[in-house]
Amino acid sequence: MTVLIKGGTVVNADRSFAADVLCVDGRIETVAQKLDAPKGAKVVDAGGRFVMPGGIDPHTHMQLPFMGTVASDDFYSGTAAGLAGGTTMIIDFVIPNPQQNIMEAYRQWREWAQKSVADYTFHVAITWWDETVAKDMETLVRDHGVNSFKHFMAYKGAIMADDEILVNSFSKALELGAIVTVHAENGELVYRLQQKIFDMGIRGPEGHPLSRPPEVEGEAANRAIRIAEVLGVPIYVVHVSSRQSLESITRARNEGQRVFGEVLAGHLLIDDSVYRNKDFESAAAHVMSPPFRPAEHQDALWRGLQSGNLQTTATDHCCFCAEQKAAGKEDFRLIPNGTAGIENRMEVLWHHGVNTGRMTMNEFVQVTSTNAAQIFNLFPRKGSISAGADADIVVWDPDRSKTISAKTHFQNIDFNIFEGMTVKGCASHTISRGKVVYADGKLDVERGAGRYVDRPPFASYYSALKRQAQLKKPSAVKR
Ligand code: URQ
Ligand code: ZN
Ligand code: ZN
Repeated sequence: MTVLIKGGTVVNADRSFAADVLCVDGRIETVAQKLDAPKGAKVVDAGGRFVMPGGIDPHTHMQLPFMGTVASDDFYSGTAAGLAGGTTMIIDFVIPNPQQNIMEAYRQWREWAQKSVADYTFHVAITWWDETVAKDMETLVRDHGVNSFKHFMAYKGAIMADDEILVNSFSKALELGAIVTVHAENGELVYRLQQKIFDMGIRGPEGHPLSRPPEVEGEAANRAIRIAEVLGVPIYVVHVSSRQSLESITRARNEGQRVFGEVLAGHLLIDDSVYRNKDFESAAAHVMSPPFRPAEHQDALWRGLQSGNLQTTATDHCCFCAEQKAAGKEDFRLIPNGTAGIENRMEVLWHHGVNTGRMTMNEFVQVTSTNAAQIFNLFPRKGSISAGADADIVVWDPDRSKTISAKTHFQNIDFNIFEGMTVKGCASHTISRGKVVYADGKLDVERGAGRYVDRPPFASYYSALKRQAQLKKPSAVKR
């Protein structure tokens, strides 16, 4: 398959320049001006639009079994919806039940993901600990291209990792040259506050944010960052939703610690007033953790992105339809936690980020694709329009407007948290693995076309660390 994207402006994280892009057999072969179309090539006339690296969503949960149900977007429908919005790769999560064999869970998720229509890979969650877990982490890094391990500090009684698990897993991850990631909420505090709020007679969705105040997130983020600091392992904080959590990240980064932060498109644009909607379905549809926050947290998060203290944007795409959310009709603690977003992440960020002048289009590429590729060791195979990279590309039309709605989106969910939002700037064409899979509003995807992407460990980081440790030894210092 040969595709030539002609007449566009290539926008990479570092620079923008006029060039044609020739894709052959799934890879970018040539990026240069005035390229001729090889015989039989499909030509996409970019007509001056922007040709950018396909988006990478580093945080999704396709068909996740969770809170007694299963997320309604699966690896087929969810990755297809992503392509319609310009996202060409996801990093999803293998989440073993406590005491479940890690490799068994990994094989289960690999099987589920076979139907993906775009490329994918997995963070693996460490939800329990014994020496077999350590061995399985080693197997995953050595033989399966996993270089990131997730830890849920929330969800007591389910998948919550306590400090003992954090310390054991973080230590093992460092030894393996892997990065650790955390869902940073203090699960013990959440559990206690949920009980208190419920006992006060607050049973509706408005109880959800009350049981997870920003301080609960700030405490856990700080604790995880400090544990990572003492152990010397790089750490990535997912779905940073509060000023408190961002302050912990900023402090650590200012002191030279290797800490990264992710922000969700939803947390940048939606505030906690959604939980006070009298309509249960609407309020429950917004129940996710950490919850949407009061408006001042959005300002802090935008500044976090602009200052470089937050490096990636994601969606935490984890869909539950109204009938699933209704499980918590009488008890907010039973509402399945999760919202959608994979289809709209890039366009809402462009509209509220680039069109407002908060970020340049190169910074947009950084936070929607390149930074995630670099942090998770996928670059420059992913996150770059350059010869040799995978042909995962989005042709972006800055002049095209659309109004977001569940009535028209591809996501398999009956609600859209951005319902009614009109954005200017969206994908006109998406190319995945060198094939045009989305053009002018229509998907042309193939079930199973997506491939699992290996991510090597950060051996270079690890060996540098070892050298550093040796230098610190008294004997190593030359008198
Ligand atoms: O916590 C997560 O990231 C998963 C379980 C999705 N749900 C959510 O509310 N964020
Ligand atoms: Zn989470
Ligand atoms: Zn998540």
